[in-house]
Formats: sequence, structure tokens, C-alpha cells
Amino acid sequence: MAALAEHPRTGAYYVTTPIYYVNDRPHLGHAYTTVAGDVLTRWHRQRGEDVWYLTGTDEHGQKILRTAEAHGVTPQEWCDKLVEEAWKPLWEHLRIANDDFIRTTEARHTARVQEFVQDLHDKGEIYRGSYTGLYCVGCEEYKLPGELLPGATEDEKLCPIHKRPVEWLEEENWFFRLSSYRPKLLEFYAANPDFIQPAAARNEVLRFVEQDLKDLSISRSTFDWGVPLPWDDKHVLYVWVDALQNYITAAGYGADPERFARLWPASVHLVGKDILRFHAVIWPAMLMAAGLPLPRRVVANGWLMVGGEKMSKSNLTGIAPTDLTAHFGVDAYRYYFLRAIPYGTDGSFSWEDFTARYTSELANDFGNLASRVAAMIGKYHGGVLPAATAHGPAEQAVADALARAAAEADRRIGEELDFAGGLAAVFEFVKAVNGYLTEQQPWKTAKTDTDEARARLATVLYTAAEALRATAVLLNPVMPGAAAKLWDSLGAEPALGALADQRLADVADWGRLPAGAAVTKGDILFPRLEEKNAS
Ligand code: ME8
Repeated sequence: MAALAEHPRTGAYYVTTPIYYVNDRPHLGHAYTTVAGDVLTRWHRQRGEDVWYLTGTDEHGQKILRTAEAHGVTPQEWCDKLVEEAWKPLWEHLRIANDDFIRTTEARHTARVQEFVQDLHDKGEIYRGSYTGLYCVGCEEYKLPGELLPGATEDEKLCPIHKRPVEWLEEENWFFRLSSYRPKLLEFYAANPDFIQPAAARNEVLRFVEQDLKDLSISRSTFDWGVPLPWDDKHVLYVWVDALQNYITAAGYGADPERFARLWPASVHLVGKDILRFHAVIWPAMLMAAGLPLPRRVVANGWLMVGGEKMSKSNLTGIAPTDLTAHFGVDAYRYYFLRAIPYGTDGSFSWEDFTARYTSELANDFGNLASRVAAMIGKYHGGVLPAATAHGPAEQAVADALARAAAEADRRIGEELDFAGGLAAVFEFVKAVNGYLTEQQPWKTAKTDTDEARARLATVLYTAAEALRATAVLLNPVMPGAAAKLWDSLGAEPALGALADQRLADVADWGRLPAGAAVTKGDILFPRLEEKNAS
């Protein structure tokens, strides 16, 4: 994935997730994008940037309406219930540090959406026409015949994602002049080669726009669960046109010009590859029509798959995010998907792979290192961190490895959204520290009672603790729970301040943890899974 270009530092670093349909509860796929955004957000916060992270829910449209009807409640009641009982609690549970949560049924959104489309209407970008074509309610998307799968009868065509029949729509409605933006879009993609990432996603969009672009039907008159068109109250806005605007309405568009100028354009829209065209084609064209700046990046993640199919509400095989956190814990959950699947590609979840990574990377390599070091400082130095009076080449090699790992993690996670690569770099460092202890054998040095041996022992223990200090900072955006426990056990806070206030720019500044820090054993960071099951 290409690096993100420098952001204009006048603005904030503004990250968004898709706003999710609340026709059902959140599943692993939704959590995947939201955790990725959270890690990116926390990473940039640790750089000291003015970061703003937005998530929320998409509450209009036929899919929600039909679900509510099937449950015998109003769509608003349905959304209220799901948002409060399922969506917000899951994000809290997964420690998602969003700054705002936008719901598309809120007046702060709907009022601004009406102004936005009225503006496009006034500018002559919207006209009346008739639509005939195919539509998938599951995707809330128009489909072209060539995209569909054959159904049970000759007339039936299935959505390739939902595997359910698409519906024939024949309606008088309002259209946005999307086709007229084709040349400008192509020009924009050419001038901003990093706008759509990764490359496969960019190519898909280019192919799509190069082929043809039809005007977009943006209203519906056969149901009324949506934002009414200000100039024609028999129509509600097509759910996607309403939904995309959440990124600006939440940022203060039309309500708080100062805040809007600070936040917009967004730095990164994180989206699943299924909704790439909306974000990389329709949304930019609408913004162009409105005369607003375009987002800086649209980054598509791949799909979490189950049995070769996109994981969805209907084929979850019964795994909820909370089933996994109950077994592995929230930190490991946040870590696993980003570490195991290169961002931007599809990946499968498996209990075996998760268990293997938990045990070898988290419990053995990282967790054991933390507890061994704290235990040795307790045993040999009464829990008081000694000074590194004999810092030599072996110690310098650890400090150098840290500098390399920190720079690489910052580039990969903070710029390239290569979470797997960034985490691999941090864990290479953790391995290097383990290797250093194995070589130095402080438990042997401790048996020799000479000044030189005492200095060696003190230096090795200091070096390992200092390496852990940096590891806590580097892993804090991904595993805030474990990182905080480690920070605590190193006694770092009194001298260095809160973990959240540590800056990535200083992380490799060797020797920050002061001698004299009170090191305690603390909780085991990643308990063995068997023990966890038994409790
Ligand atoms: O599309 N693997 O909402 P949605 C990875 N409301 N990511 C997945 C996934 C999977 N199997 N399944 C879902 C909508 N996702 C619209 C968005 S934005 C203005 C409106 C993630 O509830 C992925 O990010 O169907 C995908 O884009 C999003 O959930 C779709 O959520």
C-alpha cells in the first residue's frame, strides 16, 4: 500500500468508519473495520496530532424498514433499541475511542442533508426522470444485469453478495447528474494516485468509471422511511445519498463552520471493499457538485470470510465478537485480526490460528518476557529498577533494534495502514529482547558476587525493562489494556506520566525509564488459555 502523503497540518487527522446498518447486531466484519480505525486513531493521537474518530449507524432505507416491520415495531424504535443495546455497548467493550457517534435519524444530520441536496437541486445537479432497473435491498444498491448470478427460474437473478433475488424497480424519481462527473473523476484519480488504496481497489474503481457512469437515482416514493426531499415531500432520499453525508454533517457542515474547516476534508475513510464505489465514485462526485473538498484517502479493507463466503449477518456460523473476547480477551481480539490478515486482503478466521498466535506471540513472546523481567527485578533488586552502569555493545544493539522497530511501525501503521507489518516489526523487537536475555543469562550472572557481575546484572535488567517501556508505548494503540498493565508494572507513570501521553517521537529515545522506578509483578498479561477456560 502506498504511503499517505503529508497532511496539511492546519487540519485535524480525521478518520471515519462506514456507518453500519442497524438491521441486526454487529458482527466480526463490522468490528474489523472499527478496530482498524481505532488503532489508526490511537496511533496518530500518540503522535500528538489533533485526531478525530467518527463512527455511527445508518438507519434509513428499505432494509431497516422491512426488518422493523417484521418485528412489529417502528423503524425508529428498532434503531433506538439496536443502537443502545448492541452497537454502542460493543464498541465500548472493544475499547473503541471514537469522538462522536452519528445516527442518520438525528436532526443534526437530517437537517443538513436536506440543505445539501437542496443546494445541488438549486445548482441544477438534480433532475426528474424515471428509473427502471434491478435493486438489491440487502446492499441497498442498484445492480447491473452483468453483475448478477442466475436464480432458480429464468427470470430470477441473485445478488452475488447476498445470494437473494434482486427486485425490479420502476419509478419516477429524482436523479443526480453523476455521469457528467466522469471526466472530472478520472482527472482527479490521475492527479491523486493514492486516493484509493490498496492498488487493487483503485484499479477496480478506475475500470468501473472508465467503462461508463450512469446518472444516479437518488429518491424513492414507494416508502417513506428516509429524509424527505425538501422540494418534493412525496419522495425520500435514497439511503446511500443520505448516509454518505454523515462524514460532513458530524464534522459540522452547515452548523459549525470553524469546526468543519478544521476537520474537513477527512484524512481517511475506512470502508469494506463492498462499498468502495459509493465512497470513491458517488461521494466525490457529490462533493464536487457541492463545491466541497474531497476526502484525502479511501482505504478498502478485504472481507473476513467464513467457508469461502463473505462473513455476513446470515452466515456467521454463530461467532459473535463477544464469544471471542470472552475466550481470548479484548486486547488479543484487537491484535489478532490486524496481525493475521494483511489489511486490504480477504482473510479467514480460525480458532486454531487465533489460539496459536495467542499462545506463541502474546502469551509466550510478549507476556512471559514482561513477567520474567518484573520477577527478576523483584528477586535480584527488591523491585527497584537498577541503573545500567555497564551499557555495552549488546545493550546498544537492543537500543538500535528499538529505533528500527519504532520507525518501521510508525511508517507502516501510521502512514501505510499496514497493521500486520507494523505489528510484525514490534514483535521482531520483542523477540530480539528475548534473545538478548537468553544470551546474557542474568539468572547465571546473579550467582556471581563480584562488582563486575553486579554491574552486568543491573545493566541487563535495566535494558530489558527499558525495552518493555518502549514496547508498552508501541502496543498501546493496539492493546491498551495490556499496555497499561505493563506500564503500571514498570512503575513508569510517576516519572514519565500517563501512557496515553507518551509520544511516538520519543519512544526510541533510549534511557527514558529512570533507575529507581518501582517495578512490580502485576497481573499476567495474557493468561494461558486453559487456565482461562477453567475459571
Ligand atoms: O454498507 N469483512 O453498512 P453495513 C470485513 N450502511 N468487513 C466487513 C464484513 C466482512 N465480512 N462485513 C461487513 C453499509 N464489514 C452502509 C455503509 S457508509 C456511508 C454506509 C464492514 O452494515 C465493512 O467495513 O453493511 C463494510 O464496508 C461495512 O462493514 C458494511 O456495513
